[in-house]
Amino acid sequence: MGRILYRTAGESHGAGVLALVEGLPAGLAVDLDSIHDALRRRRGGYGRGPRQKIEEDRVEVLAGLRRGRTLGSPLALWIVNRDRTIDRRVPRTVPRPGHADLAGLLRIGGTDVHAVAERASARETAGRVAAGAVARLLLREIGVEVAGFVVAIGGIEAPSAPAAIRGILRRASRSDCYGTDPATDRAWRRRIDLARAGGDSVGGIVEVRAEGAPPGLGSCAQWDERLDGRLALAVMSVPAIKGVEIGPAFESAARFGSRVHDGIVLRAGRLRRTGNRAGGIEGGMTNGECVVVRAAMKPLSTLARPLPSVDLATGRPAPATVIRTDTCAVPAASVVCEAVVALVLADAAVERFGAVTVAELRSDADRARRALLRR
Ligand code: EPS
Repeated sequence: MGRILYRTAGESHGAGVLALVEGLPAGLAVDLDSIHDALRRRRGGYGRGPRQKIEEDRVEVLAGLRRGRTLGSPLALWIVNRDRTIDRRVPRTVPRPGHADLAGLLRIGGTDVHAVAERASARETAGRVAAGAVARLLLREIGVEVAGFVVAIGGIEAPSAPAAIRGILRRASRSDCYGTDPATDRAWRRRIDLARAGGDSVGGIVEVRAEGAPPGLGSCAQWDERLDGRLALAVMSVPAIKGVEIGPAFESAARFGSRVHDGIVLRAGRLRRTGNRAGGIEGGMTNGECVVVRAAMKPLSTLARPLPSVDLATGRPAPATVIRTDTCAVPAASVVCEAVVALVLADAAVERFGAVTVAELRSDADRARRALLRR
């Protein structure tokens, strides 16, 4: 059974970030511009901090490509860090509440928070975004388009996004908050400015949609094969994400079942659904509707006006360490969530169709769709 597996390596201020992607079918054209575009979006967004002006995030392909196409061997992508100050950082011994600092030091021992924070930093997500950009290219080969965008910042929710993914992509690409409504962008910018002025940070909600996913990705046969569980793991593992839902799950929990489930109807000889409250997944498998995943991001944990903490070197109370950070990274998180959703769906597609080459994957996915229509 083919699987796409990915790992990352790299510290925030080390030599760079590595993404290793295994299981990509042979013959996929990998255009570096798409990867650079995704990395540019991850670096950007209103509310980002000074680090993003330092980094350029150019990708070097270390392995896995010949003449711009995958060989079916592991793909290794390398993103150089311009800030490589890992060995010059002065020790900081006051952990920041909300960060990995304290839990990590309780795990590995010592008092210098850099020993934990270097790897826990969201800089690592550059690797996931680079890998995810390749997964998006693979999904496009089988007619799947994935888009991440922002739906709320600091409690201000945008009106419903356009139904078609092209409209979402167009609008989010014009917005510095990666939203779909310019009026809400203005309110979000004001909220972010307010947080910055108060030495504070602000979180929000992002949504990822995947349109055109062939039905039957994932499985109900085993708990860890269920696609909703795999998506939740991938999205929840993004730094600062504390909640994940498929479709409007938390809203549906308050309703009667008759107001939640999407009816099945025959229209012009084709199976159709009366809605998509299931978020495109039933029984742990794609059902042919748009996959909709939402994630709640907490406000970032480094605060210019710091919370109380304890100096681990002296045992005395002290304000938490303050270092350079973002006021709001919700737009960036929408790009990271888009990447990890694409990686899960690409994995599930390769698993479902067992394809060794991109051409096989394309014809198998077409066959699955045609079979559905015939029925
Ligand atoms: C980030 C890199 C980091 C932070 C931020 C996001 O760089 P630096 O520590 O040099 O400023 O700006 O990290 C966090 C908010 C975090 O929680 O780790 C990045 O590249 O996304």
